[in-house]
Amino acid sequence: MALVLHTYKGNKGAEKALIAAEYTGVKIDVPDFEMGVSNKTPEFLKMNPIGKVPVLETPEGPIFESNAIARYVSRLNGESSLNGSSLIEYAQIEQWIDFSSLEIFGSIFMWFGARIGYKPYSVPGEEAAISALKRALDALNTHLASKTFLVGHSITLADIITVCNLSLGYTTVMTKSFTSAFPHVERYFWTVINQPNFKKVVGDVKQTEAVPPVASKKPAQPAKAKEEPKKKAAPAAEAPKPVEEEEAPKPKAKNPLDLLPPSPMVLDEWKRLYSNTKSNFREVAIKGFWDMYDPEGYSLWFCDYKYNDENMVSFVTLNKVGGFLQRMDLARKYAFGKMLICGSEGPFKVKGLWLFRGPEIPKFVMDEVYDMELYEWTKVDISDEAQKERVSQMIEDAEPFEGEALLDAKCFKDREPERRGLHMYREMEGSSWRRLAFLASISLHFVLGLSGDSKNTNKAESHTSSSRTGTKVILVLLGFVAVAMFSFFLYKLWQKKKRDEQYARLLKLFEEDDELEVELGLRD
Ligand SMILES: N[C@@H](CCC(=O)N[C@@H](CS)C(=O)NCC(=O)O)C(=O)O
Repeated sequence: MALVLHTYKGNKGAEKALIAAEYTGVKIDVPDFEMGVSNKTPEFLKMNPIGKVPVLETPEGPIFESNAIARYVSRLNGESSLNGSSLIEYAQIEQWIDFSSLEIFGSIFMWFGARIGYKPYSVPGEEAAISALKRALDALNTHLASKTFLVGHSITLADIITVCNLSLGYTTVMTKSFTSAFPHVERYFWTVINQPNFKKVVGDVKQTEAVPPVASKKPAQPAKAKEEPKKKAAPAAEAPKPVEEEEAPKPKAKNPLDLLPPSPMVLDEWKRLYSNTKSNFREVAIKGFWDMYDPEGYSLWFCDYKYNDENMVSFVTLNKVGGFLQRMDLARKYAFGKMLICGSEGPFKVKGLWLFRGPEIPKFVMDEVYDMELYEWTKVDISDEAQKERVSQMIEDAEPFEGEALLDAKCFKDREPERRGLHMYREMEGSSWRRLAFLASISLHFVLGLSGDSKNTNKAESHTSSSRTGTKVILVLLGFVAVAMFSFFLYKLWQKKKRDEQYARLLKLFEEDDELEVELGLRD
């Protein structure tokens, strides 16, 4: 009886055995298989009681677990080079099989499985999976820096299993930008996966271009519950209830923060003051803030990101903070926040300041914004001058902040979080055009005044040559003004071009963010 492998096509576990079979010349049949049907039959469950694939049917009985199947196939025709040539090589092969199955595949599966809804998804869970995967790939990368294959100088079962394990990552969640951090793993993976015996089984492997979006959790539809009261069927004659009675929307529950005693501090007034203060920010906005701050009706909080050591890439860090602010949107009526991304290179530190309505961080924010638990929250003690000063510095984007340059400062107030510096920049833009108009009007007044004077002179002296001189002066002045205005216009044009370039750079940064958001499935 030939070996029969029960699996659906493309199963990474089954591919381990099929590739090993190509190296050892073992023949394996793979009959038609319908996942969800074939693996539920009593015959299948007899071979693998938990109904998972792959399963290898051998003349001596079935084997489940893909690594065990691959080991069996690799030894079926006697010892082969796939198993090394010494005890230590054998042990090393086993070591990499375990390492790639538990440390690499395990983390890939935690990441990918949660994305596709196979496991529950959570941001900290995903971050933990990615961080564990990076740690394992780092170790593999170091090992491969001086080696073509994992053990010895030719392909072993360790390479077959490791590459099949990596392959799940490459084809699902590990994009080029992710894997390029591990150049030796990159070289190794593509070298091995393109070996003829691999290609016969896996074909052309294509690296994923994006991480799949998080599978949306469809909440159970309560539609059926509505039928409940109808069980007590009304007599046929009874008039049907008016639709409104059934469908009337429940009055929207008030946010408990709206029920707090009124506060003299009006959040919108503070937000307006913050946005409209373009100069003397300390004296106007910061002073205004402390004048209006009501410690009874509001509370101030510092937050510090707990996992700063992971903030190695600037745009990823900015994106993380941007996502947090977006998710805080539900608290816009009750909060104001500043988030500073500190440092000129990774790891960037993320520090924030938040003003919330009420004496505590609102419960609905804690419940609904999962980022909250990624930060350490400390209530500001405003009787402590040092803490007050820290608050002021955070509001005004003081730079350096705590000895570090700011990569960015994001403000949570209106729809678009915006850095104060950028805001002021746009304002300056408007004022320079106003200055241009002002200059033009002065020049015009000057020229008109001169021409008026020359008219009077003409009348008084009715001297034709001086009239000509007057006209010449006017023309020269007009020419001068025209040249000056033209130069100024050219200068503004150049400035605008430079500014557009700067905006383009900024936009690119945010476009990259968008791409990343889409890549991570945080946005459509
Ligand atoms: N450790 C097992 C994992 C097997 C496994 O999880 N197989 C999946 C397909 S990749 C399966 O059959 N799932 C069906 C199920 O969970 O019921 C192996 O390597 O063979």
